[in-house]
Amino acid sequence: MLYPISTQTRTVMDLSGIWKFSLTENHDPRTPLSSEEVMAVPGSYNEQGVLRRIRNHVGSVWYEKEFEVLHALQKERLVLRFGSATHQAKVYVNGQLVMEHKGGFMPFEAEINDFLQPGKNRVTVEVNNILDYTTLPVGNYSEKDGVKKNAPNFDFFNYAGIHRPVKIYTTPKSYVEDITITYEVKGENAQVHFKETVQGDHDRVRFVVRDEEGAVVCDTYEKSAVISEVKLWNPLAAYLYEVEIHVEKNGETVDLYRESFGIRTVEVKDNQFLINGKPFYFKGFGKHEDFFVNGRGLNEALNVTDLNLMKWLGANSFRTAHYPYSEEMMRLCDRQGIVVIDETPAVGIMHGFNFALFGGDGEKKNTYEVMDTREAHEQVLRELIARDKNLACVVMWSVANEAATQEEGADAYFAPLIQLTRDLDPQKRPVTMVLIMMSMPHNDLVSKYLDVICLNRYYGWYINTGELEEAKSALRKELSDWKTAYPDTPVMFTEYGADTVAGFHAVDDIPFTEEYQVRYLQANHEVFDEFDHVIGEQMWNFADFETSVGIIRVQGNKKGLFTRQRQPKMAAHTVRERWMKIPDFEYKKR
Ligand code: GCB
Repeated sequence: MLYPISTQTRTVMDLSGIWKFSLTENHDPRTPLSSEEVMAVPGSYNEQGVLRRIRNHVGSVWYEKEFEVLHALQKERLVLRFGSATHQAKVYVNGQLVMEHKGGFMPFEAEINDFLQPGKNRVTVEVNNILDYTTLPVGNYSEKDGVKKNAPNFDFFNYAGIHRPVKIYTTPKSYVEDITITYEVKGENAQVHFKETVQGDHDRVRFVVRDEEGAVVCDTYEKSAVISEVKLWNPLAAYLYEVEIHVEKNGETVDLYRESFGIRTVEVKDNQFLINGKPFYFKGFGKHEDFFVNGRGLNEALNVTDLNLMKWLGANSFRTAHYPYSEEMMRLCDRQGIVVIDETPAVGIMHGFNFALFGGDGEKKNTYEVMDTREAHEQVLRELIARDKNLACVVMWSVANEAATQEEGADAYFAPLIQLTRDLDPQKRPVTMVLIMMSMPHNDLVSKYLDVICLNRYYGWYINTGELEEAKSALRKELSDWKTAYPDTPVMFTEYGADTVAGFHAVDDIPFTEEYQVRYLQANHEVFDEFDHVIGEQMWNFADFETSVGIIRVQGNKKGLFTRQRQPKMAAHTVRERWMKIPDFEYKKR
């Protein structure tokens, strides 16, 4: 799905701002929402609402805003588009249902011309935050004595609301609906292919590619063109071309859309992750979209700050744990050369795990017998790849985080999803899944399908707590076992970390102190460096973040290298020292 932009044939109206808000369950959208309460969009309602009844609300909430459309635009296609609404939305214009969407992290849109009236119009949205065994992420939804509970089956706060911008964009009646860009790099040149979908009456489609200086490097009606002396997109040295897609009728451009794209190759070969043919070493994080006040709502200043902090550290990459991030963040990474592992919201596909913490029903059953997430999983893979397929920054897809991949049924569940990912991706990027500590070389059922084995490991934290020598031995053993079991598959760490409360200090190895975080990370790094097939380290987490309440969370998860307000903990300085010395390419000499 294309990102909405303004061009000489299109314009965008942003409906961000203050919307009416209500917790009323049974509102009839044919009548205007009568409420004194308001919410800012984008933003989570949980933080803005302050009070417990809003913060912890379970079920539907209602948003409403009035808008007017410039008369001159009314002959155009008018498309109402949500960057996301978490987790399910029904959208009404002037009381009539125009679209429904399930899944809290993907854009959705509908043409609204037929629903508009002269003068003021009303957009009303019912947003529901319930997560159960059919949704992604997975939640433990229950109702007892009229009380609804919505316990997440995952370790982050279930923020909800309209999290990303709401826009109305226009297109002419003949318009570019989609563009897919693929290429082969051949020596100094690249052969680029365009596959467009165009709706409406038109004669032909012209592609004009410009380089970063604005110089035309090709201008063609063919679906394929050569860019000579191609400048490649590289980690932290992004280079983006831009293709103008002209839909032409009688020799005139009736629609124009611009899509930026970087050219780079990605391949897993000889136990290495190659970007542009050179072995890349991932240095970075698992992150979250999380901040004070905004909750999970888009915060572009925060996104810029976070990428600058990563650059300060010498990091080059992150994983969009545990759901797809905003289009704005993805486009920023593409522009800034930050390498991204793009993850679906498939988190919590494990029945009965740590129910004391997350609030499951307490009885362990076979995950694949009780959970019914396949449909949601397929849907989100389709939507995610359709949204992010042209981004050079995306170098790998993560199909799920910490599913029960050691349980019977994992193979039958995941093999088709991994295949679907491969089939859907026009650029054929590597595919991974992120494995939980219980999934080990001897019992894991999905590693055989993965291009890279991604491990979340907490030796020295959840196990061998405070015992770093023991932790190192256990980690060494596990890495050797992976090497033996899967000699050709590289391994990377997508999580390792220790909760650290900024300001806690100790001389000895005392968990939660800043010194322990430093030493915990050093112990892990020492072992990573001993193994050639370890191709990267993305620690958990970039910053402290909000979770549900629980006795092992101290006002949230404190494994951040930065506090939630982005102040460095002591370990940020030692990690910086390490990462500044590790080159992006050719770190592990062979
Ligand atoms: C994990 C999860 C992540 C948690 C983390 C932790 O393995 O993937 O969502 O936040 O552990 O801190 O426990």
